[in-house]
Amino acid sequence: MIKAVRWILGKLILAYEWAFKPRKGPQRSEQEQQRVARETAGLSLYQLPACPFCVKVRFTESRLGLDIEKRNVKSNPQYMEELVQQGGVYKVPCLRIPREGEEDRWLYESSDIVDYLKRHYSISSQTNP
Ligand SMILES: N[C@@H](CCC(=O)N[C@@H](CS)C(=O)NCC(=O)O)C(=O)O
Repeated sequence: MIKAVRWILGKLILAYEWAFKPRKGPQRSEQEQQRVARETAGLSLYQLPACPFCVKVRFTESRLGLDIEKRNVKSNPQYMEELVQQGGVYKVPCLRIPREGEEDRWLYESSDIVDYLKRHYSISSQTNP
Protein backbone atom coordinates (compact mmCIF):
# COMPACT_ATOMS: atom_id res chain seq x y z
CA MET A 1 0.00 0.00 0.00
CA ILE A 2 2.73 2.48 1.03
CA LYS A 3 4.71 1.45 -2.03
CA ALA A 4 1.72 2.19 -4.26
CA VAL A 5 1.21 5.62 -2.69
CA ARG A 6 4.88 6.44 -3.14
CA TRP A 7 4.74 5.27 -6.73
CA ILE A 8 1.73 7.49 -7.47
CA LEU A 9 3.33 10.47 -5.71
CA GLY A 10 6.50 9.95 -7.73
CA LYS A 11 4.53 9.98 -10.97
CA LEU A 12 2.68 13.13 -9.90
CA ILE A 13 5.96 14.88 -9.11
CA LEU A 14 7.38 13.93 -12.51
CA ALA A 15 4.20 15.12 -14.25
CA TYR A 16 4.38 18.41 -12.34
CA GLU A 17 7.97 18.91 -13.43
CA TRP A 18 7.15 18.09 -17.03
CA ALA A 19 4.23 20.56 -17.05
CA PHE A 20 5.77 23.48 -15.19
CA LYS A 21 9.55 23.36 -15.58
CA PRO A 22 10.80 26.60 -17.17
CA ARG A 23 11.79 25.87 -20.76
CA LYS A 24 13.89 28.94 -21.43
CA GLY A 25 16.87 30.37 -19.61
CA PRO A 26 18.04 33.98 -19.65
CA GLN A 27 19.61 35.62 -22.70
CA ARG A 28 23.38 35.75 -22.32
CA SER A 29 26.08 37.09 -24.57
CA GLU A 30 28.10 34.42 -26.38
CA GLN A 31 31.07 35.13 -24.12
CA GLU A 32 29.01 34.95 -20.94
CA GLN A 33 27.35 31.74 -22.10
CA GLN A 34 30.76 30.20 -22.68
CA ARG A 35 31.93 31.20 -19.21
CA VAL A 36 28.82 29.70 -17.62
CA ALA A 37 29.14 26.49 -19.67
CA ARG A 38 32.81 26.17 -18.69
CA GLU A 39 32.12 26.64 -15.00
CA THR A 40 29.07 24.41 -14.78
CA ALA A 41 30.77 21.60 -16.72
CA GLY A 42 32.50 20.56 -13.50
CA LEU A 43 29.38 20.56 -11.32
CA SER A 44 27.34 17.44 -10.64
CA LEU A 45 23.98 17.10 -8.96
CA TYR A 46 23.46 13.94 -6.91
CA GLN A 47 19.74 13.46 -7.01
CA LEU A 48 16.64 11.38 -7.63
CA PRO A 49 14.14 12.04 -10.43
CA ALA A 50 11.01 12.05 -8.25
CA CYS A 51 12.40 13.85 -5.21
CA PRO A 52 10.53 17.16 -4.75
CA PHE A 53 13.63 18.92 -3.37
CA CYS A 54 15.56 17.80 -6.46
CA VAL A 55 12.77 19.12 -8.67
CA LYS A 56 13.14 22.48 -6.96
CA VAL A 57 16.85 22.56 -7.85
CA ARG A 58 16.20 21.39 -11.42
CA PHE A 59 13.64 24.21 -11.85
CA THR A 60 16.27 26.73 -10.83
CA GLU A 61 18.78 25.10 -13.14
CA SER A 62 16.35 25.49 -16.07
CA ARG A 63 15.37 29.00 -15.10
CA LEU A 64 19.03 30.00 -15.15
CA GLY A 65 19.68 28.17 -18.43
CA LEU A 66 22.29 25.82 -16.93
CA ASP A 67 23.24 22.30 -17.89
CA ILE A 68 24.44 20.40 -14.81
CA GLU A 69 25.28 16.70 -14.90
CA LYS A 70 22.70 14.65 -12.96
CA ARG A 71 23.79 11.66 -10.93
CA ASN A 72 20.95 9.35 -10.00
CA VAL A 73 21.99 7.77 -6.69
CA LYS A 74 19.46 4.94 -6.91
CA SER A 75 20.27 3.73 -10.39
CA ASN A 76 24.05 3.98 -10.00
CA PRO A 77 25.57 2.48 -6.82
CA GLN A 78 28.85 4.27 -7.49
CA TYR A 79 27.14 7.65 -7.21
CA MET A 80 25.48 6.56 -3.97
CA GLU A 81 28.86 5.50 -2.59
CA GLU A 82 30.52 8.77 -3.61
CA LEU A 83 27.74 10.76 -2.00
CA VAL A 84 27.86 8.92 1.30
CA GLN A 85 31.63 8.45 1.55
CA GLN A 86 32.78 11.81 0.25
CA GLY A 87 29.76 14.00 0.91
CA GLY A 88 29.25 12.48 4.33
CA VAL A 89 25.55 11.67 4.36
CA TYR A 90 22.88 10.08 2.21
CA LYS A 91 20.61 12.95 1.34
CA VAL A 92 19.62 14.40 -2.01
CA PRO A 93 19.86 16.82 -3.65
CA CYS A 94 23.57 17.48 -3.20
CA LEU A 95 25.65 19.64 -5.51
CA ARG A 96 29.27 18.59 -5.93
CA ILE A 97 31.47 21.59 -6.63
CA PRO A 98 35.07 21.07 -7.73
CA ARG A 99 37.64 23.47 -6.30
CA GLU A 100 41.12 24.02 -7.64
CA GLY A 101 43.77 22.72 -5.28
CA GLU A 102 41.17 21.81 -2.66
CA GLU A 103 38.76 18.99 -1.96
CA ASP A 104 35.40 19.14 -3.68
CA ARG A 105 32.66 20.93 -1.84
CA TRP A 106 29.50 18.90 -1.21
CA LEU A 107 26.60 21.29 -0.91
CA TYR A 108 23.45 19.82 0.63
CA GLU A 109 20.03 21.44 1.18
CA SER A 110 17.98 22.43 -1.84
CA SER A 111 17.62 26.04 -0.67
CA ASP A 112 21.38 26.42 -0.28
CA ILE A 113 21.95 24.90 -3.74
CA VAL A 114 19.37 27.24 -5.27
CA ASP A 115 21.03 30.23 -3.54
CA TYR A 116 24.45 29.12 -4.78
CA LEU A 117 23.26 28.77 -8.39
CA LYS A 118 21.46 32.10 -8.33
CA ARG A 119 24.44 33.84 -6.76
CA HIS A 120 26.84 32.57 -9.41
CA TYR A 121 24.74 32.29 -12.54
CA SER A 122 21.99 34.89 -12.40
CA ILE A 123 22.20 37.10 -15.43
CA SER A 124 23.83 40.03 -13.61
CA SER A 125 26.37 37.82 -11.78
CA GLN A 126 30.03 38.46 -12.52
CA THR A 127 31.58 36.34 -9.78
CA ASN A 128 33.27 32.97 -10.12
CA PRO A 129 32.27 29.95 -7.97
N1 LIG B 1 15.85 19.78 3.62
C1 LIG B 1 16.37 18.96 2.56
C2 LIG B 1 15.49 17.72 2.44
C3 LIG B 1 16.06 16.70 1.44
C4 LIG B 1 15.41 15.34 1.61
O1 LIG B 1 14.71 15.06 2.59
N2 LIG B 1 15.65 14.48 0.62
C5 LIG B 1 15.17 13.13 0.70
C6 LIG B 1 14.71 12.64 -0.66
S1 LIG B 1 13.28 13.51 -1.25
C7 LIG B 1 16.31 12.25 1.14
O2 LIG B 1 17.42 12.36 0.67
N3 LIG B 1 16.04 11.36 2.08
C8 LIG B 1 17.03 10.42 2.54
C9 LIG B 1 17.32 10.56 3.98
O3 LIG B 1 17.02 11.63 4.57
O4 LIG B 1 17.89 9.63 4.52
C10 LIG B 1 16.45 19.77 1.28
O5 LIG B 1 15.72 20.76 1.14
O6 LIG B 1 17.28 19.44 0.43
